[in-house]
Amino acid sequence: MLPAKSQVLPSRRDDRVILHFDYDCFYASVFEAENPTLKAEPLAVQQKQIIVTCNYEARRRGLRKLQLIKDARRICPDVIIVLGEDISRFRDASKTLYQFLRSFSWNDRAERLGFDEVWLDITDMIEYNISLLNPHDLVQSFFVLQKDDPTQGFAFNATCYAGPTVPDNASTNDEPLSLRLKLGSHLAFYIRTELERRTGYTSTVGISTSKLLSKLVGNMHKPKDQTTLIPPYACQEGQVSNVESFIDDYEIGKIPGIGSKLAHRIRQHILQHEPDFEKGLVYGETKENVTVKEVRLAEGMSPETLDKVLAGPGSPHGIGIKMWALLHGVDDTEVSFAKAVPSQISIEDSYIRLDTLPELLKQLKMLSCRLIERMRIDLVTSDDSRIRLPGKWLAHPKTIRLSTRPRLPLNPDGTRSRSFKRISHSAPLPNYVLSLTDNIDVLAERLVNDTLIAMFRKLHPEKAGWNLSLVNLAVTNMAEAGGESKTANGRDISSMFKRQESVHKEFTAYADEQSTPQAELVPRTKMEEGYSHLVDSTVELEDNSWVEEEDEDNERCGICGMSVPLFAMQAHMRFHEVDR
Ligand code: DCP
Ligand code: MG
Repeated sequence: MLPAKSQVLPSRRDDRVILHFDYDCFYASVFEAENPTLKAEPLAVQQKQIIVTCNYEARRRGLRKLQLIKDARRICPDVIIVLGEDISRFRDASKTLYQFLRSFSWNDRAERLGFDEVWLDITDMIEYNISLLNPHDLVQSFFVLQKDDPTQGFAFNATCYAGPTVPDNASTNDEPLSLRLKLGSHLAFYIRTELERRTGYTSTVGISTSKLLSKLVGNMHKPKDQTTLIPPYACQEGQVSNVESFIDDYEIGKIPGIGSKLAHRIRQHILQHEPDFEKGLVYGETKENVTVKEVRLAEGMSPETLDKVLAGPGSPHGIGIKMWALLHGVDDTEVSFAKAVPSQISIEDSYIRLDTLPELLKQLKMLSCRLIERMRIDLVTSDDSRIRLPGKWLAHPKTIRLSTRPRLPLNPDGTRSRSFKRISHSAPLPNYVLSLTDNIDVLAERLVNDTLIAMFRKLHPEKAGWNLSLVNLAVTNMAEAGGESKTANGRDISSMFKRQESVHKEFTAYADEQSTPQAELVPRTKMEEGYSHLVDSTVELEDNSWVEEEDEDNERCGICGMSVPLFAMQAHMRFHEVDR
């Protein structure tokens, strides 16, 4: 067979060292940090009818993430179930932990994915520390954490990796990448240990040369551990690349960067039929797995073939070559720089049925309250970060955007087509919303009456007949204080975040002064009791190459509350029928 038309791969940038952190059973850990006695109990966090996560004691007793509540109770009758629908506590803990991890970085390449994952690009720290090594005594090395203070750091053995490796034989390999990754593994161990010591949170870390590989390899030893993907990475004469042998067995849907829709189309192409989603889907799996290796070695497979398979409305240019690269473990995307302020703040809720004006007004009011509260938390500074108000705006959004996802009307045969998209309308954000002295409730009411109703009418001019499955309210277009805006308070935006030493000091102070440092780590937020019945899917969107076309077309199942891709909803409903 002739080789496929183009087998050209972008070369892998193996000159970087990247760490990927994933906090262990994150939502459950937030509750444990508030109440450490929960650590010894099987603990599960509930949203709607499912357990979104559970601690490792619960997992030891057979519980799993995304299990139905009734199954969890049957399997483990002692389970303690806490409600996780108010996500502000998770967001606050996530922000604090992120600031801690970020404080180790020299280049400020510290990127967050969702609430519980962080990448650090530590290349510069590794290169600097390699230059300090004494080649005659690698066993007794010292890792410097601060360039301007060579006493700040830790002792380590540069002849070996810290923690497990993949493959696990850690054979002697003296290529330069090996040494860089060894140092990376020791730094990962140090940061992970410090994170636990100072905050009580444990994490699992992956060490490699890209975001893709560090994230994937980190999953190998969970919880509270770390894994390094060791060289050789390149395919050379007589050598097998550890990257390809590592990635080959993954189901393509598990590769970060290949979203559910793309994975679905690739499976269809390889299987030559519709993959069977019956059963299993409730846990986010299919019965018909297609591995990376099967795709890579499929007859005629090439970037061009993938381009054809994946072409369609909304497919980005160059999707074939990008996917081809991912299938070979190649990912050159940069770990992005830490952002002082989010590019937008967005609050949303999904609904089984939302089709009357009074109910809509009620929902808009709730969303507005939460949005303004969020703006005050994320964008307002004060001299004492533990006392949030009164403060000053570090950045203020100039635009408000209302998005809805309408349900299509019923077809003549009584069925409902499910291919609906979000529609949105933007308008200038009224200045009064930025008042820090007015009550949030009053501001939200005014925002709904003055602005949001009119915006809604632009999206849905008809008086009745609409039915929404989702409403999203976002503020965007941030003007940073000190910039051109009239309300700028002249302060440098970077003052919002304390840098290296002060962050370390802050954590040290907690540990020294407080008897329960973990409890203090999670800032006390007002419990949004009135909202607890809602599916809160608040998102803080960041320009992130990994948050792809995912979820836009998902719909929430009316029975278990799970967010399911539209194409799989029918099979998902059959799952419930079988289950009854
Ligand atoms: N989460 C959610 N809905 C999902 C998946 C996750 O709300 N469908 C939340 C709950 C998790 C958090 O996101 O605590 C992080 O997701 P992870 O998949 O990393 O799960 P955990 O951190 O809970 O567990 P692990 O120890 O496996 O990382
Ligand atoms: Mg996690």
